[in-house]
Amino acid sequence: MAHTDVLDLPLVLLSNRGPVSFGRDSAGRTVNRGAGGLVSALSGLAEHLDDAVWVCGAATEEDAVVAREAAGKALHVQTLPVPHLVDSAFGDASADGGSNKPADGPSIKIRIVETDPFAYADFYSVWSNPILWFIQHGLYGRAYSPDFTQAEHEAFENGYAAVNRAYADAVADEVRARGGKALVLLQDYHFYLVAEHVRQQCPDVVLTHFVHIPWPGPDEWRVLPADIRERLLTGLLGSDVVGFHTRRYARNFVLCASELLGLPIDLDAMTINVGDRVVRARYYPISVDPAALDATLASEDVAAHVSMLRYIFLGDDRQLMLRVDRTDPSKNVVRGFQAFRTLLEQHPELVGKVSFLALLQPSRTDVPEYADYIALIGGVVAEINARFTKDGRQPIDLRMVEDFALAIAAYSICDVLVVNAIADGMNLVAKEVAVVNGRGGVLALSETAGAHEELGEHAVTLHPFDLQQMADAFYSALTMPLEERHRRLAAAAEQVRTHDVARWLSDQLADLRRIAGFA
Ligand code: GDG
Repeated sequence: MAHTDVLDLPLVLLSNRGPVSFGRDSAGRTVNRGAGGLVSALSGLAEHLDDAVWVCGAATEEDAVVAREAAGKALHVQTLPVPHLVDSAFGDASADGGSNKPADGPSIKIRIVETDPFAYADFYSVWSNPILWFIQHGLYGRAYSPDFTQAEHEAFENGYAAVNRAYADAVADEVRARGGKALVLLQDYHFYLVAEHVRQQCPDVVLTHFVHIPWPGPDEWRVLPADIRERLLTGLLGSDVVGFHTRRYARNFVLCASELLGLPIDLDAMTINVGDRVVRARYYPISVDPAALDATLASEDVAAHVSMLRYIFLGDDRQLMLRVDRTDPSKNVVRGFQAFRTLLEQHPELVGKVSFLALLQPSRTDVPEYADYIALIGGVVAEINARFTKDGRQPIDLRMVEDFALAIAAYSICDVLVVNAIADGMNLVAKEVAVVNGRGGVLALSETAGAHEELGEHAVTLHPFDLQQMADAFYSALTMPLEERHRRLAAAAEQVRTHDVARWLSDQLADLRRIAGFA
């Protein structure tokens, strides 16, 4: 078949967590679709194209069983459709003919890669989290950095590098099975070495690597041993495009190529010369799927949560502050509560009037830094609640839950959403609140979250380390005239609705179309 568009090419996707994961109940094997805009957007694309495969890791024990049964082959899985995304992002540019999909509904082809558990532990719990995640979120500095002993070096070779090779081999295998030319979309910080391996095996691929977390400047990367940071950068430069959420991250990447690898760059054009190839750094702010959020908001489950939350937190001029995050040190939960404590100390009239609901999802608890962080959060919450409880009402309601419907319900009725991350690639929670809030909710948004570039002018800006500034910003959000609150929220919602996740993907495809010579 002639390739007249980049979407005529076969598609190979790679991410650590796949679009579906398998479980078991009394009736047998279950299939669960992953949550979130990224999975919906990329699943929509993969389901829409006939010759697409998604390479991913085993997230559950049952995934590993499925991977063993499949013995290195890809398999089709029935999924739920996401038609509005398909229509808006991909138009009718799909390939046709030659489909081997089951006839009775949408399906996605996945290939689960199972790796040695020790190698995976070094890959995931030593190198990806915390080392790379911490460096890229500014959680390590020169004074507080990991020691790179022989153990860390070995964990890099036997873990990060070995697992990257295994995934790259699976991707290359799928590309070769499709004639050696494919559109390859790699996701995130787990796979910085994959692009180079794939290009070595399949030089004709069109390849984008999207980095979902911040990319700091060259000096921050100097915390890493020189040979390792050079290998990570060189690995990524196997891509045609390295994508980021913001211009700042993309620019930092180009500067790293110049300063840490000595490669020729053009900072205005955001290009890097690698031999006879040109690698482009680009930015595509990820976003949410507003139609899916609207549908969730309209569900009975959410309505029941809304009634309960209103009953507990609102009425009688009371106000609700909210945060929704994984328990990740980058989210800066402890300082957020410390600033809230300052607010209550300096404005005692708010005690008993303002509640702070924190919906925190326990995350990466097998990594010691993350487990310790949960204990720190518990300590500061207990101290504030002991000091400021009034009329039986505790100021902070901390819930360690995984409950997306509850999160949406809380988004819809909060007065202030707090995002005070030390660094955050984008932060989708802020965009979700902008879409579903119906109460003139004010976004209190860290200046270092990627979302601040698009939504900052409609938000109250937070400085993640300045506790007094944060307390003042909370106060101004809580006391802002209602009319101004609604005006700002409407502007933020408009920005998100016109820059949704379908656009995130279609902008990337439009660039690839040009780069690959289809436009
Ligand atoms: C990384 C980057 C970047 C909330 N409660 C539950 C739940 N959520 C959803 C939220 C939101 C998502 O989880 C969290 O996304 P964020 O973007 O806020 O943060 P990260 O998880 O750190 O994501 C980030 C993102 O990748 C995309 O590129 O924006 O900067 O760090 O959608 O609504 N999901 C489930 N249960 C809950 O209880 N399943």
